[in-house]
Amino acid sequence: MSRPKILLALPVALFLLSLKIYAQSTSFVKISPFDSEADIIRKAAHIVPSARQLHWQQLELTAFFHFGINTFTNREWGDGREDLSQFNPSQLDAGQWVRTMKEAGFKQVIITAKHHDGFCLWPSKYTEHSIRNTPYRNGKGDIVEEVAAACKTYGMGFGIYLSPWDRNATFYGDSTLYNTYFMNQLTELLSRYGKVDEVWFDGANGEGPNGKQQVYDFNGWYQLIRRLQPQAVIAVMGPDVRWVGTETGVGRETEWSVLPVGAQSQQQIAATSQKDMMVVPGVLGSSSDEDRGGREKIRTANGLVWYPAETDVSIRPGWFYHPAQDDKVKSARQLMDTYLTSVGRNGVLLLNVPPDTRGLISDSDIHHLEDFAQLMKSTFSNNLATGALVRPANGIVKGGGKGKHAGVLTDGCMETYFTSTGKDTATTIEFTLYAPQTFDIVSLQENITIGQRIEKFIVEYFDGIQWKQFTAGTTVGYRRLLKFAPVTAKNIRLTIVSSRLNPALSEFGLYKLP
Ligand code: FUL
Repeated sequence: MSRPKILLALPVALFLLSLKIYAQSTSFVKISPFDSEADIIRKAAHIVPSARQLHWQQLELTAFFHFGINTFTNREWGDGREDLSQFNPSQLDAGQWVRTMKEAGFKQVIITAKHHDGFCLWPSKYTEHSIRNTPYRNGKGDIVEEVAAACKTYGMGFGIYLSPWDRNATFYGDSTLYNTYFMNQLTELLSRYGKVDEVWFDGANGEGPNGKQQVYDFNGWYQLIRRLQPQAVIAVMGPDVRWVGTETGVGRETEWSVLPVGAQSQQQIAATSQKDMMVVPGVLGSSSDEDRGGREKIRTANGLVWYPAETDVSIRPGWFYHPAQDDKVKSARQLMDTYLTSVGRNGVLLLNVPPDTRGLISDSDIHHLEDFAQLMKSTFSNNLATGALVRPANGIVKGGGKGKHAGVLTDGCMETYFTSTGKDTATTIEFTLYAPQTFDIVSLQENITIGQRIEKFIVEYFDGIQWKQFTAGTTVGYRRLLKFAPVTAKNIRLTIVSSRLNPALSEFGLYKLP
C-alpha cells in the first residue's frame, strides 16, 4: 500500500526541492558533478547580484581622484623617499572636485588616500610619511576628510583607494608587521569619515626592502571592511567587483557578470560565505580572455559567482596630473565612446580625473566634462522608442501590473520587464514608432535582479520591402549600448536569438547622437 505513495512522493519532493533551489536568489552556487550542462545553464541564469553589487552597478559613472605627492613630483609612481615640503596645494577645494564630477553625471568618487609611495592624505597615526609633515594647512590638513565632507554636501558616494604596496614602510615585506600596519590604517579610514561606499585595492605587489615579497592578509581586511562598512563594495582585489582587465576604458563585447570558479575557490567561498562573500573568487581563465563566462567557460566550473566588471581609465594619459598632458585630455566625444564601451558593455566606468598642483581640477578637464554632460543629456534624454506600439511574438510583461506592453520597456525602471512565456527562450519584439525616426544608438537592459540571461540578439528595421539587420550583439546584462551608422525607420524588430532562460528585458532605447 505504501509503495506507490513513496513512488509518487519522491519525484514530487525532488521537483519541489529543485523549485526551491531555483527560486533562491544567491550570488554564488555550487555545481555538482551530477549537474548536466542544462542544469549548469539554469543555475547560471538564477545567480543575482548582492544588494551592494546591485547598488554599485546602477551608479554607472564613478570617478577616481589620483592626488598625492606624485602630483608635486610630476611622477606616476613615487619611491617613498619624497621631500614632503613640496606638498602644498595653494587653492585646494575638494568641493570643486566633487561638484565637477556630480555636474558631469557621476555618482561616486574614490580618493587615493595612499598610493604606492606610502604618502597618506590623512594624518595617520602610524607613519611620518603623511600630510601631517607637509606645509599644507601647517600640517593640520586632512584631504580624505575634505573629500568625504564634500561628498556629503553634494550627495555623492565616497570611496577610498589604499595601496597595499607601500614603498615607504621599512617593514614592508615583513608580512605580519606590515599587515598589522595596513589594518591600522584601514581602521582609521573606515572609522573616521562616515559612510564609505567603495574600498579599492590594487594588485601591485612590489619587492620589500628586505628582499622579501609581502604576503597580504586580504581576508583579514575584508572582514574588517564588512564589520565597519558593510555597504561598501570591495574592488578590484576584492570579493565584490572585478577589474575588467585593461586600463583603456574598453570592456568586453561579451561580458558576463556570472563567472566560473574552480574547485578550490568553490570550497573557500562555500566555507567563508555562508552569509556574505569574503574571498576573491578564483575565476577560471584569465582577465585577458575575450569571454570569461560563456557556455564553453562555465561547462567545466565547480561553482558560479556574480562578479561584475569595473572599467577604469584616466581622462588623461597618466593617472596623476602632469602639466605636459593638459592638451591630451579626452574630449566629450572620446568620453562618450568610453561610456559606450564601459557602461554600454555591462560594466561600471571608473574615470580618473586628477587634480593639479593648485589642488583643483584644471580648466581643460572641466570643459571636456561639461561638454560630455551636455552630450549625454542631448543624446539620452530623448528615447525615440517611447510611445511605440510594442508587439512581442510570445511574452508577458511583469512588474508593470497592468499587463500593458507599452511603457514598460521605456519607463527607466529595471523591475518592470518583458519576458517570454513557456519554454521559449528566443523571442521577437516589434516596435512601431508613431513616425519614422533617425537613430544611431540602441540601448538594451536586463532585469539583473533576477539574473543575466541574454546570449545573443539582433536588431533590424523594415525598409518597406524587407527586414534589414543594422546591429547585433551577444550579452546585455545591466546595460548594452551599440552605436552604428544612422538608420531612419518606423518599424524596428529586436530578436533575442538565444538566452539562458526566458529573457527578462527591462529597457529598450533608440537614441540619436547630436
Ligand atoms: C594601478 C596603479 O599602479 C596605478 O598607479 C593606478 O593607481 C591604477 C588605478 O592602478 O595598478
